Amino acid sequence: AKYVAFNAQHAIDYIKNLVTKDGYDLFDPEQTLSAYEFGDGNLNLVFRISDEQSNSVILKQALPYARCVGESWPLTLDRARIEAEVLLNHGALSPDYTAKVLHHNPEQALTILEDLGHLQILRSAQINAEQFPLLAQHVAHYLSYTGFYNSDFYLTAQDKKAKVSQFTNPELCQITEDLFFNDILREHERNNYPSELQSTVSKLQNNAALHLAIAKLKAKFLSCPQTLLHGDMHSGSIFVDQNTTKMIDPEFGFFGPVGFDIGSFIGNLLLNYCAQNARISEFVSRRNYHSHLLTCLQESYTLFEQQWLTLIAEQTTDNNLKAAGYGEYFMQQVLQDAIGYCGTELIRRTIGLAHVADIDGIEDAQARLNVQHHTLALGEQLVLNAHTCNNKEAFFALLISQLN
Ligand code: SR1
Ligand code: MG
Repeated sequence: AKYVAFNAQHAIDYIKNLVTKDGYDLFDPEQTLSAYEFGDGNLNLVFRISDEQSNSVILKQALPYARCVGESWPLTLDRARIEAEVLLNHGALSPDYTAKVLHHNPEQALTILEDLGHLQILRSAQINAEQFPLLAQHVAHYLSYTGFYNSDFYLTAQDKKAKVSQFTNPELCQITEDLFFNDILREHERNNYPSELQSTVSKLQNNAALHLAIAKLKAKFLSCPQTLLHGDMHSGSIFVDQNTTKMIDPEFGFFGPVGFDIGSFIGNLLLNYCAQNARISEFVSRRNYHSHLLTCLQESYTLFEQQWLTLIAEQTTDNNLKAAGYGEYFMQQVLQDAIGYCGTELIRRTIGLAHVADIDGIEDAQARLNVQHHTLALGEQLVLNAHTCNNKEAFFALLISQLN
């Protein structure tokens, strides 16, 4: 059937059809269903469909344009296929931490997913300074297992190339290429920052060393298909509670550099860290929350690296890549890439098109500006100094020197 952008009634009719005609065990066929649209992300429609007993599923549908901008920014519907196929791939490798796909229809660019509405979006929870002691462990498992088992360490060269082709995602990658690397170094109508930041932004955009470091990060993003990335590992792509972590929304997924996802995740922890300087006024509470965030950051990187090294040592199938020292060499590059991508995430979320509510929601304009100065300076220092960090301890020391 021809693609139709859904409303709530379409969503109900579609699900009823799956249940009554195709035998999907989503709802009791006798139940009356209701639906509403509640998507608040940048790109898609998101419906919750419920029965009279409050059982529910999510129907996510891609629009042929970017929702946050409108029809003037056309965008491929193929992103719905990519998202569903990344979720299936990652779900097979890290099932506890990946949202479940119940059905996918590429023609209608829609996916039916388990409803995770009993959990919170990590960004909203962290804006309220809530702590999640298992988050680091869960994210590290998700990124290291999905990363390793989609890499050349494990896949045959033939399988790997077939997967690179399956997950070729040029239009969504171009958004990242523009927002992370191009726009932050130039004046562009997509950029968005207060005039008080102009002189700092101009200095940053005139820094030749920064241009060179970002050229290296972009080149790797363009031409380094190391593994199947989530591609958009920010705090809005993670559902949490005290015991649970679930990754959602990998529509930006593609084969890229291993450091990109962990760098983006850490960048979002740091955006929240800086924002809390303006949000938590009481010193002891702020210190306590900051220390939790820093522990989460250090633990996620440490476990991520440890699990990668263990998997390399125990599960590598490629004879050449088994060479003594290669795993350590590889992970040192990943660390430096992750620090660089983390820096670009901090910069682009401060001055680019897509901001974060952690910062934009700070009511006091001067306090918000102070945070923006901090995230810009931190991002710049991380990008510039990533190559000096030969191990994670050097990274943590660099960070701490910039956070105080
Ligand atoms: C037009 S899309 C803007 C941003 O939203 C997505 O979640 C990605 O982070 C992208 O960069
Ligand atoms: Mg998203």
